[in-house]
Amino acid sequence: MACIRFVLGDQLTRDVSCLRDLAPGDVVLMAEVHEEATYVRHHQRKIAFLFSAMRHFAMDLASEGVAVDYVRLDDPGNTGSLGGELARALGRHEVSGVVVTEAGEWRVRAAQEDWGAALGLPVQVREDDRFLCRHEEFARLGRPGTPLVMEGFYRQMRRRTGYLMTEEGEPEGGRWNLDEENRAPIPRGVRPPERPGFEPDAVTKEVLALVARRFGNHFGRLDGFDYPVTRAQARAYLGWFVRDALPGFGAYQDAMRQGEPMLFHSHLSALINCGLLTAAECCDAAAEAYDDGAAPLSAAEGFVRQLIGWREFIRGVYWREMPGYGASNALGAGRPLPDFFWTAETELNCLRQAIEGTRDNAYSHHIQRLMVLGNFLLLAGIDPKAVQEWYLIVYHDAYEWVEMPNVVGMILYADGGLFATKPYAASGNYIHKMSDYCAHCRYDVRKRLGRGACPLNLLYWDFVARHRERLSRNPRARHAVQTLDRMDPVRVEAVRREALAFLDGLPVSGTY
Ligand code: FAD
Ligand code: DLZ
Ligand code: SF4
Repeated sequence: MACIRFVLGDQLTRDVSCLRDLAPGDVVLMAEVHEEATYVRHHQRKIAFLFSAMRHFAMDLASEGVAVDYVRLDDPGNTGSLGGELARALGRHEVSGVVVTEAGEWRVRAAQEDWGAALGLPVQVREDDRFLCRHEEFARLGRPGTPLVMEGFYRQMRRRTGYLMTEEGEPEGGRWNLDEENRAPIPRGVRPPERPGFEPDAVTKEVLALVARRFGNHFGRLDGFDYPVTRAQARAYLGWFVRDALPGFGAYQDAMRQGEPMLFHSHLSALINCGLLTAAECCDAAAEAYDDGAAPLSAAEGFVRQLIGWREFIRGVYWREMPGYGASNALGAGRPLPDFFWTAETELNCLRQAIEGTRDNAYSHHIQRLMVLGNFLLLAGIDPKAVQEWYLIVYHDAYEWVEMPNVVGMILYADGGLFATKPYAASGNYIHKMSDYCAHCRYDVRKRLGRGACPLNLLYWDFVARHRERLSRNPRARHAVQTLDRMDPVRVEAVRREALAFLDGLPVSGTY
């Protein structure tokens, strides 16, 4: 007998496991629900992007002749939850069971397990094989809580997928990882390529109006929305990236520039995470560009590494360490999130640049997330729970499976170093080296103390002093403690006093 195939908003792939054996009589259910848009108060642009992508995906299925039952947010009777909408749909369709693909977040995955018992019919939960590394394969790397190294995992993935491998089974160019070639600042004359935009069609316009009406008080802006929302647009965007941006992506992956939120980055994460593109087809395209001589190895390898290395690794960490991982707080951080993370009203230009871009685009690139925002949040000792919530809200590619390990493990060292070999703490000097932000800032990046000193310099030395014991036990971080110990103790005390005064002076209303 027929069944319901319940497709979630981040499973918009024709080949997703729950649709693979779609048969005549089956119904594909999709539902816009209040709970998913508000369990954290997502950025307006994220909700608009996803609802529009969901509606277009449903239309594509329908145009294939598939029976689609699509529940809109404003439909009368919408219960506001995924479980509630599944229950309601069972009243509309005579079926013998439900097929779903496992959800990407623990919260929803656990609910899927309960649906069968609650609804009194079989609910088959299938593995999400859009990911290239299966749960059982990752589990073989070690039990929960045991340290992991991304590089070993990445090499294993390169061998298995064959991306950028020679026929002899060696990495192209003789080296596995060309990270060192991905760290150049952008010379003044180099211009990032112009990005294509996609004029909102009638469907997207309707969604934009809905989001403005229902979620207009959430963080972020909707104006100028021009993101790809269909599979065809996503394919076109990938084609543009590989042709126009990938060649520069290699060298300038870690660079930042005033007023340039995307530079040579792909801006593909949201499209991949919601299913409009697969990670595999993005890697295929980059590897092909290298084979054709259209992109250098440092670019293709850098891009493939992020996808089959970091992305898969991060997802593996999430599922291996859940459900307790989100509560990690190895450094005992507990300060509330400063208000400027919501308002962008700060005189630290590097942070203002990153937060304004986040507000306007629901996006910032990796180095802004890691070394500007993340570094500040680490140095300032902000509560990991508040940081997780902020990152989950503000980015249109954010889902807990990818946000949480990046926050807990990568930026905050809150898991005590499960996969980061040391806390990624840096003074203002790093930002000065990799961007032109300091030239536009009221603070002086060369100053470590006193009027006009870069706050990141104060916070950095305060962080090293606060965690001196832990850092001195870590061979990769010990040098910072040794430098601190060579500094005049009176000066160190003064730095710490100023750091504290700076942090205590940051408005925190906690009302967002
Ligand atoms: P590019 O720079 O063009 O990279 C190519 C692709 O590699 C990305 O599209 C993405 O799919 C993948 N990728 C790169 N780095 C990572 C990584 N560390 N983890 C997982 N995938 C990676 N990415 C998300 O997709 N969702 C998140 O919620 C998210 N939260 C983050 C939070 C923090 C604190 C940090 C440091 C990183 C986070 N990332 C997240 C990873 C990364 O910053 C984004 O994937 C990237 O900035 C997206 O932009 P892009 O598509 O232009 O990426
Ligand atoms: C993020 C999101 C939002 C905002 N809205 C919906 C929705 O209305 N319906 C839906 O099926 N999915 C939505 N999503 C994506 C889900 O939150 C996502 O599927 C879960 O977090 C599991 O990864
Ligand atoms: Fe950021 Fe300091 Fe540079 Fe200002 S001077 S942009 S605060 S690193």
